[in-house]
Amino acid sequence: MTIAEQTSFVHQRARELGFSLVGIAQAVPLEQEFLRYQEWLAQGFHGGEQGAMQYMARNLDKREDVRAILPSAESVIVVAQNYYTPFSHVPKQDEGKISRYAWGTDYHEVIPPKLRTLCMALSEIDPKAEHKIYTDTGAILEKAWAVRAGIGWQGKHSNIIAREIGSWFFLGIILTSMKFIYDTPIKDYCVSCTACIDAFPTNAIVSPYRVDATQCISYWTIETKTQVDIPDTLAGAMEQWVFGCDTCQDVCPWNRFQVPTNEQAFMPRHEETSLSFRRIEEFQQEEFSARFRKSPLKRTKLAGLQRNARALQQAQARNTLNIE
Ligand code: B12
Ligand code: SF4
Repeated sequence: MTIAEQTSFVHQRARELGFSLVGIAQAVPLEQEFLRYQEWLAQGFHGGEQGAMQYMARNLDKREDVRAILPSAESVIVVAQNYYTPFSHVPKQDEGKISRYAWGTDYHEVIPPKLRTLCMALSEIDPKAEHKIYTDTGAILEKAWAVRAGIGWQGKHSNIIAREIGSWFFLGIILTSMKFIYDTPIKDYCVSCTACIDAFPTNAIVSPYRVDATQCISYWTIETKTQVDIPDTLAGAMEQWVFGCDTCQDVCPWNRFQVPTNEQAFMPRHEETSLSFRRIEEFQQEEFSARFRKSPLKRTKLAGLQRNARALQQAQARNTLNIE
């Protein structure tokens, strides 16, 4: 096969596996992206050494250059897995909203088998080729690679947006020793819009494209340890989010171009997009484990979900007292 034929083969196989978009970038060191990443760390936006994401400050050599992971890497294949399902949040006052990405099966369960299948197809073309797969599973700046591979542009809320499907998609990565024809970045279509910055309930977007994770609802409701209390100021601005947060993407005009996913695994379990605080409090461990098996919600554990629900309820109570 010629390099051009190999390239169209990857595109075709990725589409057959249900990925909406695929792009390929050359595996060279990241430059400006890595400098900006270091600035982000230096500002403590990952939560610093005592925070829940200290791991972000490790393996910097790999984040800068994927060849520190796979020395033979020539290319970075990036795929977008749409997870949009045609449901919405209609929470009652005594319910907490679950973010869209967590309604169905965990993407860490869904994407890797497809990436492995794609790697097997590549190995049929070149049996000596080496590959490594990732989907939020290693020290790789996935969004930077998605931009380089032309999947979309980085929105001011820092998620990647594609003109074709908006931003409700996960990223998957294959590092490979094979060579392809490379894609190029597309232009930034945020232009003068600031809808996500204006809507962000906790001012986590400190300036366009820069998110301070320690002010992000997603960080507090998913990443922090159960025994850490959510600060009152944050809990008061959490707008009923009990697990993750979609506010910045809900308001984005590019998400009017969303297309329902063909992946059944992302359909909301029990058609649930919110959970009542009472239900969360009453869950027994065994029931929680069975109900949320292979769901992103298992990350926060039952105690974490209960901590989030209590913080929201206490914030509601404080608001009521302030009004009266
Ligand atoms: C850490 C992390 C988080 C943290 C920090 C978020 C963040 N913005 O970094 C927390 C827990 C808060 C989080 C939340 C979410 N996450 Co997350 N997260 C990650 C993870 C593991 C690393 C991201 C990272 O490296 N951040 C570090 C910062 C520095 O990176 P950055 O934001 O891209 O920063 C760049 C910009 O600031 C840019 N920049 C700076 N100045 C300027 C100026 C200009 C002009 C420009 C253009 C750029 C620019 O330079 C920086 C470096 O490149 C990735 C998986 C991975 N390995 O990549 C998933 C990932 C980013 N998360 C993902 C998702 C889905 C989410 C949530 C939507 C989940 C939810 N519903 O709650 C939210 C979105 C919140 C948000 N607005 O960011 C997806 C995003 C998919 C997409 N379409 O983009 C990823 C890629 C996982 C995956 N494989 O699909 N996440
Ligand atoms: S809401 Fe507006 S500024 Fe924010 S990411 Fe979407 S288009 Fe860009």
